[in-house]
Amino acid sequence: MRTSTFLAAPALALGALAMAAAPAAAHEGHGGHEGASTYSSQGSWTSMATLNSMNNSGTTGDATVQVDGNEATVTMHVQGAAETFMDGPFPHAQHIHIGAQGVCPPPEADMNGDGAVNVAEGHDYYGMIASSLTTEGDTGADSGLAVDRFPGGSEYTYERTLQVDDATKQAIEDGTAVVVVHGVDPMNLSEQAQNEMSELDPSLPLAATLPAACGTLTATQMDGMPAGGAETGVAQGTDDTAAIAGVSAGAAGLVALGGGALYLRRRRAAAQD
Ligand SMILES: [Cu+2]
Repeated sequence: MRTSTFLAAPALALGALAMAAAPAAAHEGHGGHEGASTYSSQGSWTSMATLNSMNNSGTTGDATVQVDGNEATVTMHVQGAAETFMDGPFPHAQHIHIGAQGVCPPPEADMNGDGAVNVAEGHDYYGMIASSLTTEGDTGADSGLAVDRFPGGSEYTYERTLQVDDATKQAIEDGTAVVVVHGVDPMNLSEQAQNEMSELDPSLPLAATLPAACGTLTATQMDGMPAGGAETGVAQGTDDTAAIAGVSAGAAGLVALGGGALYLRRRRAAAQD
C-alpha cells in the first residue's frame, strides 16, 4: 500500500536524521557559565525568522523565539503547507537546526539536478536538529521523528515554551539557528523528484523528507541592553502549554493510517529518556 508507506516515511527518515545529529550535538560544549556572553542566563531577547518556501512547496510563514535564560517561547505561523494525506492533515515535522552556516540552502545546493534540495544537500547550510518543535512532550533531537506530536495541515499556528541547551541558545543569539518545516506535497516536485526515494532511506519517497520552508533566526530585541520591555509579552508557560490547531485530528489520522507501530516505538524511546 503505497500511501501508507509514504505517510510513515517522514517519521522514519527524520528519525534517521535525528540519530545522525545527536553525536554532533555532543561536541558543541560551550563554556555556558563563563559569564562572557553579552546575554547571561538572566538575559532575554527576541529573535525572528521569515520562513521562505523551499522545493516549490508553496509553504511560507514566520517564527518568533523569545529567549529568557534557557527558556524559549516559540511562536510560528505557517501557511501554504502540504494539506492532506488521505483523509488526515499532512504532518509537518519542524525543528530548530544549528551547527552549520546558519542559512537556508539556495537552489544551487541541489547537486543531483532533480530540482529539489534534499536533507543531505541542505545539511551543510542549516546543520543538525537542536530542538524539535513538537506540540507536547520531549523537544530534543530524538523527537525529530515524532509525527504524532507535530502540527499538520496546510495552515497552522504553533506556540510553545521549551527548554533549550546552551549551544542552541548561543546559536539563536549568534544568528546561526535556522527554523525548518519539513514535508512537501509530491505534486509540487519535478517528475524526477516525485519518483525518487529519500537519500536517508532508499525505501522512502524523497518528498517525505524534503524541507518545505526555512528561515534564519535573527535577534530583534536585546533585553540585556537598557531598552527593556521585551519580556512583557512573554507568557511564562510550561513545556505543556503548546497551543495547536488541528493536531488531534492529525494524530488520529496517523494512527489510523498505520503510524501506530511507529508511535509506540517512539513512546518507548521517549520513556527511556
Ligand atoms: Cu528539520
